[in-house]
Amino acid sequence: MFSKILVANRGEIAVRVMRTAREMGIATVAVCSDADRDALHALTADETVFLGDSDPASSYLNIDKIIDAALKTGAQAIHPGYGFLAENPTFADRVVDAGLVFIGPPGDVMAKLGDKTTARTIMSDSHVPIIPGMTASEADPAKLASIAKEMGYPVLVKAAAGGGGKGMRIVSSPDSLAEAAATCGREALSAFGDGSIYLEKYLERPRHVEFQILADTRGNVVHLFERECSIQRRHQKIIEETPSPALNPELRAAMGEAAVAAARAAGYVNAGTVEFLLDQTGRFYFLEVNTRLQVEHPVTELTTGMDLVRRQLEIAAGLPLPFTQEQAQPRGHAIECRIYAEDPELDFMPAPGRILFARAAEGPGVRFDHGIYSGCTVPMHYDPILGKLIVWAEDRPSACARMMRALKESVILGVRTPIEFLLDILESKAFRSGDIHTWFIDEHFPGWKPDPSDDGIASLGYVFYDMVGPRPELVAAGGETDPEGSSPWRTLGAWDLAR
Ligand code: MV4
Repeated sequence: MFSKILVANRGEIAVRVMRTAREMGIATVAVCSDADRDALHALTADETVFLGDSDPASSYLNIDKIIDAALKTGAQAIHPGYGFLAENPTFADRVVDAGLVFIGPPGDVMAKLGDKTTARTIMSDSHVPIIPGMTASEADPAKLASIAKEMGYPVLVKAAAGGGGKGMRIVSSPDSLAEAAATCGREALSAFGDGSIYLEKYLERPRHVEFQILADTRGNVVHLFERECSIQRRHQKIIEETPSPALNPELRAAMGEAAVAAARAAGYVNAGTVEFLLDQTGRFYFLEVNTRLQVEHPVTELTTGMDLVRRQLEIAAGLPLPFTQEQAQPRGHAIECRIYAEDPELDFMPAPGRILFARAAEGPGVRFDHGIYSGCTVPMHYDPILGKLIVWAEDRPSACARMMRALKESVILGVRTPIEFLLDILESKAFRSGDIHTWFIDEHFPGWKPDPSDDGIASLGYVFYDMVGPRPELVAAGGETDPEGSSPWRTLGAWDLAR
């Protein structure tokens, strides 16, 4: 096993990776930018290397500086986290060329799966069901028109180099196809440096169900079941859970087998995710492979009892998977809520700033993976994720109740967060029914705004206690109490602080 690794990332995921390294007796090297000198990940590591200016190109996206930092500190391997360089095949190759280990799949596998038409061809050849459509890109409008006609409208124009919802266009009639294809191609060229596009049949209201896979260097491939990720807005996931309310044991087995076949077909190594769309009739289709540890990996950890970062490190060190598919048995239900610095009143725009006070939810079945502390600054230069609240319980209703309790216990003052929105979703009949799909938020919560009369989240009592001691009516038990109650918001003006 490695004795020292570098974590080429920041925030909650860098902290998450370092925690497992520490448990395994592996020393950690953090990297940080100017804006992150006092960030939690930089303070958590055994050593921290300063990369440079705050802009990503000078810091977390700078391959030369990161490899240099690993070599100088004597780290033997690099964990890329998610985002930044995590799915960059050039980075994976450069790490290996420098004599280091990349904790993730080989660069050539990443490159193949990153090209959506190549990935579709690989899956189709291995009998993994793909969404009806093309397996090669095409620029000729006449050819596209004839393919679309045969497929039937609506069709979706997708960028071959896209993914995660970037560079897609729905086309519902032949009149708008040529223009949509041209626009999509131009956008893809400027966003990815590759303007190739192709067509797929457009599926209405699908579910997004993904499977966690693990593959070692000895040819063992297993899946660790699914995550339901349909609750999203503008391709940003909000709530993830496992198991998916949409799967029965037969469908789960069939999709799991397809996920393992997909990983084998691609020659996959390390942890990855095979994404599927599931239609209302129970048919599932390969969407893409995410060649990284995902934001939502903790729900899988809680139901399988497995540390996925530990598995990644073992695989990268050449060790075999320590369990078989049959030995992997999920238990109970896990839900994750993402907590960003974002303003629900400004259409969930990023709202970075200084965190004045933070208090994590605790208690049975609760986990908070985060990269913050009271007094830290959330920089404007990066994704404003603060952390993820994850709960485990025996079944879905108990997990929902536990998540609501944990959200109410969570206190983050100084930046706006979507906690109230998350509570409203979790409380809704629609979410509780389990009938969730990719249009859930648009359908059930269009234009959601915080309730202006809601001045007192119960959790604020904690802040009140921390700052000024026990509530007055407890001190004055049996005596006079404030007739207006004891809203901590009113007492402390915390609502104004939060704005
Ligand atoms: C689709 C689709 C419907 N039909 N492809 C969005 C993310 C990207 N990975 C692929 N996405 C979609 N592809 C076909 N042929 C609908 C989506 C989609 C979606 C997928 C997953 C999660 C949320 C989504 C929200 C809107 C659309």
